[in-house]
Amino acid sequence: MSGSLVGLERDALEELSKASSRDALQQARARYLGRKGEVAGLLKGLGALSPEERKGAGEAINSLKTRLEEAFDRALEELDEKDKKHKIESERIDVTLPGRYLHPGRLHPVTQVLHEIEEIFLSIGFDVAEGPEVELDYYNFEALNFPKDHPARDMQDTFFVSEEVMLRTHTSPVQIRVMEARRPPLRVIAPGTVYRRDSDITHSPMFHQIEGFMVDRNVTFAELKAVLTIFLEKLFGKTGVRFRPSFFPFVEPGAEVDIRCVMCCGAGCRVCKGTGWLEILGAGMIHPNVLRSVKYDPEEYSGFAFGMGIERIAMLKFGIDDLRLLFENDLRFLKQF
Ligand code: 2NL
Repeated sequence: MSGSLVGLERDALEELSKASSRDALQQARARYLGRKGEVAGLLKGLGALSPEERKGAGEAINSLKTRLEEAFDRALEELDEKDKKHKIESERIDVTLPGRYLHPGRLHPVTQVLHEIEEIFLSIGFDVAEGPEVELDYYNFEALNFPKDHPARDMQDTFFVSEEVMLRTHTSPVQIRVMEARRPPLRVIAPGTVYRRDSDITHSPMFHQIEGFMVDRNVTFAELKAVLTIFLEKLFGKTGVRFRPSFFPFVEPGAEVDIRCVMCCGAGCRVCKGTGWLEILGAGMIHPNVLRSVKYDPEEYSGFAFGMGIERIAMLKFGIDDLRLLFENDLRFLKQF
C-alpha cells in the first residue's frame, strides 16, 4: 500500500510538472483528486482493510491528498503568476518611442486674415457686430439709398428668396441695424459672409467682407483718411496709400483706396496690372439719406464708412494667385498657412 502511494505521488507530481496550461492542470487534478479520481479510489478501498490497518492507511492517504492538493494549488498559482508576467511584458509601453503624429486643425487663411483685421480695429476702439445672412430688401438696399428700380441694384447681382427677402450682397445691412439700435458716437466693424450671383476665375458666389463705419459729431473725410491709412499701414506695412474718387450709392463723396503693390513695390507687375497700385478698400462719407433712414439728423451727425473683400486681401498677403484655391478645401493647399 505505502509503495503504491509513493508511486501515485510520483506520477501525480510528474504530470503536474508537465501541465503547461490551466486546462491540463485541471484535468490532471481531476484524475488524481476528483470525485472519481485515484485518491478517492484509494479511500474507497479502505473499507476492505482490517480496522488496525485502516487507521494508518487512512492517515497516509489523507496526508498524500493534502500534499497533492497543495502541489496543485501551488502549480495553479505559478501558472497565474506566469500569465500575469507575460501579460505585463506583452503590454509594456515603450515611452521612449516617438509619438503618433496628430494632424491638428488650423484656421482657414480667410479666417486668419479676418482675425488680423478685427484685431487692428479693436485696438483703435471699434466694436464688432454681426447680423443675418438672409436679409430684407429694406436693410440690404432701401435704407442704403438704393431706391427700388434704381440701376445701382444691378451692381449687386442678388440671390433672391422672394421679392422682399434675399441673401445679403454686402455686410452694410448689419451696420444699418446697429445704427438703428444704438446712438452715436459709434465705431463698429461688421465682418461676414456675403453672396452675389457671380462666378468666374476672380469671383465666388459666396465670399467675405468686412465693412466698418464711424458716426459722431464733426466726423470728416480727414478722419476717414487717418483711420484707413493707419489700418492699411498696420495690415501691409508703410507701403504707400492713395485715395481716388469713386461712386457708391450709400456714400457721398465716395473713394477707392489703393496701396502700393506688395509684389513689385510700384514698379509695375502682373498682380497690379502694371499700375503699381492695388485697390483694397471702398469708402466714403455716409450719405445723408442713409443717416436719415436710421433717424440721425445729418445736420448734427456725420460719419464715414468703408468696405473690403477679405479673400482678395488674403490672396495678397499669402501670395495666392487663384481665388478658387480658397474654396476647394484641399488640405494639401490649406496646410501651408
Ligand atoms: C467695397 C465698397 C463700401 C461702404 C462700403 C457703407 C455702409 C453703410 C453706409 C455707408 Cl451702412 N457705407 N459701406 C461704403 C463705401 C464703400 O465698400 O468695395 N467693398 C468691398
